[in-house]
Amino acid sequence: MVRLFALALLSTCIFGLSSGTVTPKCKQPAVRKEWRALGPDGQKAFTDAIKASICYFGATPDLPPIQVNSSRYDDVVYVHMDAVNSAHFTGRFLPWHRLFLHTMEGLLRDQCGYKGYLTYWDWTIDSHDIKHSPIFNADPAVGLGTFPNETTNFELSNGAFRDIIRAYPTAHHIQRNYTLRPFEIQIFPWTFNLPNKEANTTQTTAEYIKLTTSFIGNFTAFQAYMDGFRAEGLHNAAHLSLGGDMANISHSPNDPLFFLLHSQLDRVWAAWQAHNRRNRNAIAGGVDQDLNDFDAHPLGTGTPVTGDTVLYMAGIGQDATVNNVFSTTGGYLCYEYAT
Ligand SMILES: *[C@@H]1O[C@H](CO)[C@@H](O)[C@H](O)[C@H]1NC(C)=O
Ligand SMILES: *[C@@H]1O[C@H](CO)[C@@H](O)[C@H](O)[C@H]1NC(C)=O
Ligand SMILES: *[C@@H]1O[C@H](CO)[C@@H](O)[C@H](O)[C@H]1NC(C)=O
Ligand SMILES: *[C@@H]1O[C@H](CO)[C@@H](O)[C@H](O)[C@H]1NC(C)=O
Ligand SMILES: *[C@@H]1O[C@H](CO)[C@@H](O)[C@H](O)[C@H]1NC(C)=O
Ligand SMILES: *[C@@H]1O[C@H](CO)[C@@H](O)[C@H](O)[C@H]1NC(C)=O
Ligand SMILES: [Cu+2]
Repeated sequence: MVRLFALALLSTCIFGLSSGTVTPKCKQPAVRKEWRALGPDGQKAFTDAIKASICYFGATPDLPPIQVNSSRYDDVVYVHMDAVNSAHFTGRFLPWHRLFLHTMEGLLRDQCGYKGYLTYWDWTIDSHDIKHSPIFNADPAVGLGTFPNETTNFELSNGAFRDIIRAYPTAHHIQRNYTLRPFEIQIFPWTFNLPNKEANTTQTTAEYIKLTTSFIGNFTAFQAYMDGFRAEGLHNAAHLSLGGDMANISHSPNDPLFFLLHSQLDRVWAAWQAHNRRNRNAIAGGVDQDLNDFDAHPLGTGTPVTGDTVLYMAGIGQDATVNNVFSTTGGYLCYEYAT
């Protein structure tokens, strides 16, 4: 009797593990705070960790070592470049970036001595004048840097990241160039519809509320609005208006601002998911970009993206499925955003 009981326990245990039903519990979610809420000490811890992440030199995992002297941070950038077609304008966009942020957060904590979590930039506070937002601070220890100009070839000349050299696509200092009307410059296979549109019109509180409370149960409509008709929506406007590295869809993570910007987009997705039960596990789109027919397929085409679709981290972290990352507090992930 006792033996049978023990056997039953053992098999339950083994079955539980091998079937993958054992999800770690998320009891105390980490809290990702807004940049300003970190305070000087929290900001310094973050900028120090970002600077430490350039110290881990080595071959880019699973990828050809294009640059001999690439750092761990450069590896992270390369993983994004590798995913440029699969994770933008496809159904993988939001879940892939959620996993990418989680992977970066883990690297900073496990390899760069960081005790904190990722941080977001709530641009609704600054939408009236993004360029002069106090987050663009010249302080050499904690500042994200003010916008440079042509006198430094648009390279950062102050703030904590001024001396950093990034490897991809070729060795260079981080560049930025604030551009209120980024859609005047055509960069896609389609023509921007509203060339005079000011990027900050997508970054207002009213737009935040619209994004997070509309499109109930319709992931296609939600993502299509975030990317915008002809990609003139929040996601692209936020990137392109910062100019320089951030304006490039492939190597934009060169600028640490990428992680603050995408945490804000991830926060928007999480807020939309929390707004209605029908949004929680909503996903749509295809795995293939369709830039030649973007109006018809803003979320891509081909094999549909579902909960079982795999999100690849190219060796820099564990791959996961869309199901793994639907919830930020489901156990696979364990964080939330401070409001
Ligand atoms: C890599 O770094 C070493 C040591 O700093 C340097 O001598 C070498 O020229 C660098 N190689 C490349 C390709 O940048
Ligand atoms: C966008 O920024 C410009 C320049 O700072 C400002 O004149 C305009 O009022 C802002 N628009 C909104 C919607 O806040
Ligand atoms: C360029 O930026 C520097 C540093 O912020 C500033 O001193 C200078 O006046 C700017 N030059 C122009 C032409 O805006
Ligand atoms: C910088 O941005 C301005 C618009 O604000 C644009 O006219 C200029 O071409 C940009 N320069 C570079 C090098 O990106
Ligand atoms: C979801 O939104 C898309 C894009 O706006 C629209 O074409 C589609 O009809 C919507 N689906 C449903 C079920 O309402
Ligand atoms: C973005 O950068 C990649 C290299 O990382 C380059 O091939 C591409 O032309 C750039 N795109 C734009 C729009 O400048
Ligand atoms: Cu991206």
